[in-house]
Amino acid sequence: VKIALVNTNLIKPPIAPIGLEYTAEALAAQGHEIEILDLAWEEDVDFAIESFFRRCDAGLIGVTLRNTDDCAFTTRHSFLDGFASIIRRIRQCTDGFIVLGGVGFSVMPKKVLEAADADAGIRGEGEFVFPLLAERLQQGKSLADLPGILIREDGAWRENPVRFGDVTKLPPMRRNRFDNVRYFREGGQAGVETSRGCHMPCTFCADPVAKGRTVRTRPHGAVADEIEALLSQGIDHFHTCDSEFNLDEAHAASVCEALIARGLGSRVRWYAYCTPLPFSEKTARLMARAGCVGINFSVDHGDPGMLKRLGRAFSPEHILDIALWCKNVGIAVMFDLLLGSQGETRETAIRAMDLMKQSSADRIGISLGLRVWPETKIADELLLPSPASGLVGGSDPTKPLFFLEPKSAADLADWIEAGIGNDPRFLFFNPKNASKNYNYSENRILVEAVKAGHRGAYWDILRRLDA
Ligand code: B12
Repeated sequence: VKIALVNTNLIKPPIAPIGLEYTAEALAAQGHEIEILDLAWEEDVDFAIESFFRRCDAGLIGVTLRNTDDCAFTTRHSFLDGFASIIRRIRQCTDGFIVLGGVGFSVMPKKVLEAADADAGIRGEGEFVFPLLAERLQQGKSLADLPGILIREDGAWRENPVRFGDVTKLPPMRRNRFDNVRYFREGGQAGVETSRGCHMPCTFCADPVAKGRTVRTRPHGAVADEIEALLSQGIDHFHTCDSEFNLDEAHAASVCEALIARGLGSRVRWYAYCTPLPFSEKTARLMARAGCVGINFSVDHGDPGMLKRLGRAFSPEHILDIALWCKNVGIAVMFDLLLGSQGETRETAIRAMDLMKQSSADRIGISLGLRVWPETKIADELLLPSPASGLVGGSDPTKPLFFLEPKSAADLADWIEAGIGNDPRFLFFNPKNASKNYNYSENRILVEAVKAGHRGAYWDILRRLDA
């Protein structure tokens, strides 16, 4: 069968669909013929779908869903209606077998299938199961035992457990199947994944659900090859696409060493999501030598009790240390706070903000309210045995579910604004004041900045615009 792969992420600034590109590379390595439809570049999505399927007779169509919504309590914008409409149009244009996948799909597959009707879905990684599915379809065999597959049975979606693959066996990622150069020109950075999965016990996070609870690391040579492949196309700014780059600190070090050994440290600039623990002064030094210029740390809070409640094992003192270690080696730091989860009070919020002010972080992002994902610890606590007060949304898949501590809900945004005062380092999704918004979805300021030549992580571009 000929396979069509469709990217449905229309957000601007655009982020390249590396998950679909990795999947394409794995399919190609098995000898499949692939055609790409990247809707990110299309003014008229319906017309693009019609024209594509008029010339491409694909028997199997893989469609990626990266973002189900913008995950911002302030806007609560869902992408599922748009996604469903794309699937409907594809269905009108082809009799091919339609399979959904992607991280947005994997965090809530049944809800997505409720909203967007397809023939099947694959939860988890595309590289391992999608080639098997293609083979089975070709041979007319049953799909029923494939890991992570969702298929219809007696009118309901039946789901198999996910089996995560061996990422050391992935084929080389040449990064030439999508227009990565245009993504760089209009999106300001390219993504590269060095590891998959997360073993951390954070109560609210969907990454272990979507990516597995074991950290699986890619060989550092394969990562360096991929960066060189992008660099040869003129792309020299990167963002890691791991859950957190340093979950396995030894792996992070070996990737850095590989980049240094190839002389890439001075030729590329890159950014990473990192967890505060494990993170040492030595890691900061090594990352800087390898070309890292910015780290976004998921600190989540600054109050010891709230940190513990959220499942974080580091102390406020450690948060101050990591910012200093990075500053000393020239790495810019962004701290991300999640305020408004269970037990948040004026005191805990102010304590977190005071710590941030004391720190040498360059930017501090504050999101208000928790996005509640299925299969997380917090979802169990908040939904069972009956829904807690403080939940917002969730009546159907297109209404993302959030939680905001009801005891503080009315005033929290004002307390935060007062706590920020005139400190220019804070970025805040304030429902009452959009000017410090750091929602990267449909962010015109960023679109223009990238067009004007800014490159790098979006928080760092916003920082430079402020300077
Ligand atoms: C890095 C990252 C960013 C970086 C991207 C940098 C870059 N240049 O790529 C930045 C900071 C820009 C960013 C921004 C945003 N992000 Co972000 N991001 C991530 C992160 C950590 C990695 C994404 C990634 O590329 N992973 C690596 C690739 C290889 O994995 P993948 O895409 O999942 O693909 C695999 C599978 O899903 C599957 N697959 C993919 N497609 C298909 C298709 C088929 C048919 C099949 C079978 C399988 C399949 O196979 C792939 C290979 O294994 C994820 C969390 C995570 N760990 O995934 C969040 C994540 C994707 N982001 C998220 C969000 C919400 C956003 C924003 C909307 C936030 C905002 N409001 O500003 C924006 C949107 C930006 C945009 N234009 O889309 C959410 C989405 C959740 C949801 N359900 O909607 C995530 C999951 C984080 C979370 N848990 O909340 N992000």
